[in-house]
Amino acid sequence: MFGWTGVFLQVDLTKNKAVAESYDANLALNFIGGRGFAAKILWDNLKPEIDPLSPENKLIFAAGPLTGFGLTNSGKLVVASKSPLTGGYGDGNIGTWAAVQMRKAGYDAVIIEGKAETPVVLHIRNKVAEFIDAKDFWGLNSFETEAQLKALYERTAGIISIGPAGENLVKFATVVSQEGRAGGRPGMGAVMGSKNLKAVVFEGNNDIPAAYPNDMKELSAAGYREILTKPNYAFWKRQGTISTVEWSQENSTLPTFNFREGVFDKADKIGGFAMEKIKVGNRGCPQCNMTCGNVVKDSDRREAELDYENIVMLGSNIGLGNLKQVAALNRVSDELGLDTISLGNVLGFAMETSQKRLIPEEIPWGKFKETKALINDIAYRRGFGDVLADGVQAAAAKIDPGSSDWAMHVKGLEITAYDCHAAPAMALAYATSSIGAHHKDAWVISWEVQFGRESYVEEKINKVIELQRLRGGVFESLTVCRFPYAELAFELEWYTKYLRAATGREMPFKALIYAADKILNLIRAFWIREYASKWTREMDSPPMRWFKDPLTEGPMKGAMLDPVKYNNMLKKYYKKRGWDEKGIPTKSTLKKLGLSDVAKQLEKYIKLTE
Ligand code: PTT
Ligand code: SF4
Repeated sequence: MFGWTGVFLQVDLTKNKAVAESYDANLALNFIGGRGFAAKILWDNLKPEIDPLSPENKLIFAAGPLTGFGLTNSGKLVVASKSPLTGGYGDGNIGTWAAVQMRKAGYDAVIIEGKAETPVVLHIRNKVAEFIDAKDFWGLNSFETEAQLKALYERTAGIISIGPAGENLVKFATVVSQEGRAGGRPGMGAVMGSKNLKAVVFEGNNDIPAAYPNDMKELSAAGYREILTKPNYAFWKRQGTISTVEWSQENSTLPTFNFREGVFDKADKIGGFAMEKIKVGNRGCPQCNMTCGNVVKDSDRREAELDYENIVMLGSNIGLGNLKQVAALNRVSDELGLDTISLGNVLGFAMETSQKRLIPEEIPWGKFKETKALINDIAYRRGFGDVLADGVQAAAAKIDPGSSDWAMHVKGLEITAYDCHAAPAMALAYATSSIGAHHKDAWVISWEVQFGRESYVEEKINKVIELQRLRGGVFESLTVCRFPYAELAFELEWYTKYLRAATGREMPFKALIYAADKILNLIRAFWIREYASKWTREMDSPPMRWFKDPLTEGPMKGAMLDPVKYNNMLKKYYKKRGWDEKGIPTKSTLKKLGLSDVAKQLEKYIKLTE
């Protein structure tokens, strides 16, 4: 095989065993890599209804066929597992040298099961895997862990670790790399912690076989040059994702006070231009010349890396309008290994619930010191922090069933940083994303704002599906960064050219989209198999707040979603997907996608329509 290494590393932490296994070329052609591989491995090998934090769960690091060749924006991998937060399929995408080194060590994926008796670090160097005693690392934060491991291994080693949040099984703990890359929002860090696995160190020095190595070199250099010519390049380097703060404020989609409003009176204090005043540098994923992590000096005089989502969820959503303080909360979250998006949601929820006097704790809006202390309590599961550490859905169920109206999540995964009171297509995108509420599969909101905000027309459904296939299917399986395409209009043809040079195969976009549909339907089947008779169409609904509490401020004052129109939209979405009225793929849809075996399996758990 060219492009793919054709090998997975199967690791059993209970038995201290690691075995390299070749896989069939058809797997690569059908499922591409990254998310596609993860979904297939979990579907084939995970017994339904297992406890996600038990040794039986599998933690998967998987890359696509372009990673490791040095192509621009290709240094990423997917980290996936059955999620402890949602009980369904969970994954995240992280830019890290570990992605490059894993492929150079000879693996397209590393699949980890079992549980080490005492904490370990897994060290993978080409063909050799070692299990290293990690008792001296357990308890360290993710920055300290990586720094200490860096001192032990080659400078080029790629390291993925967890912080105290992962160790303490916080259900929205992420994995962390390179002091500021974090991935796996639906609790991938907790799954790693449940296995007593503190870190994985990847080192590889093999060449990955390319079908046309010279074409690969030329295309790679041309791709880097092309990025530099894009009109938005210079501004992107200045602000990265953060200019979205101003855009969101202007368009009333800036989550504020726990998604109660879409505008924030201190938005200019936390936006892109405010950030530029305290910026000290750029950081980012490996093999990228449009690095977008903005490094600033925070209020604790330490360096912190900022993105749009982090600023909003730890800023306007909790009523904090001081960017240096927001940055300090961001840095603490990275050290502890907490997902900033879910964190901003549980904090906003707690502040609102406290304001409504449904809990005895005083949790004021926008107070830096108190919030920082609560964040630490969450990571260490102390006091009320322990309640919030299980995520907003579980916290609402525990505190007061009525509070679930302002618990902002879909299927248990907290909403990312776009308010949807006046954005039905984005609400649909959140509601039907593969892992619960995330914009990664279909960031339709910028298109929707231009197209017309409050309508529920068919074009919106088509756009959501188109984006889900492209972003959630193709980009997540290739594991290349989608920002060149999404932010700089880097043409999609580049990827088919890259793929030809790497794999020697013509893989036109039509074929990639077919594979994407297969992957997204397989993930859907995974959710349905897990939930079986408990699966309802309400699981594809956005939070009640967007239907019940109209915006009271800003240009979209009075706006909220219409439940009847939303439900109609969802019905049509299901039909276009080839799913039944409960959102379950029909037998003929699965057959068309080459997933008849999946239909057969699924029928053991739930009745399928023809
Ligand atoms: C992603 C989610 C996002 S989406 C952000 S900011 W964003 C948050 N970042 C966090 C962080 O930082 N620290 C922390 N403790 N928690 C965080 N949680 C949040 O995680 C990220 C970039 C970004 S920045 C985005 S949109 C794009 N995402 C991509 C994607 O999903 N797929 C893809 N093929 N390309 C992408 N490119 C961009 O990558 P999750 P990263 Mg991330 C500090 O992890 O689980 O996918 O959730 O990985 O290497 O940091 O790059 O405005
Ligand atoms: Fe990573 Fe940003 Fe570069 Fe994408 S653009 S590869 S997220 S640094």
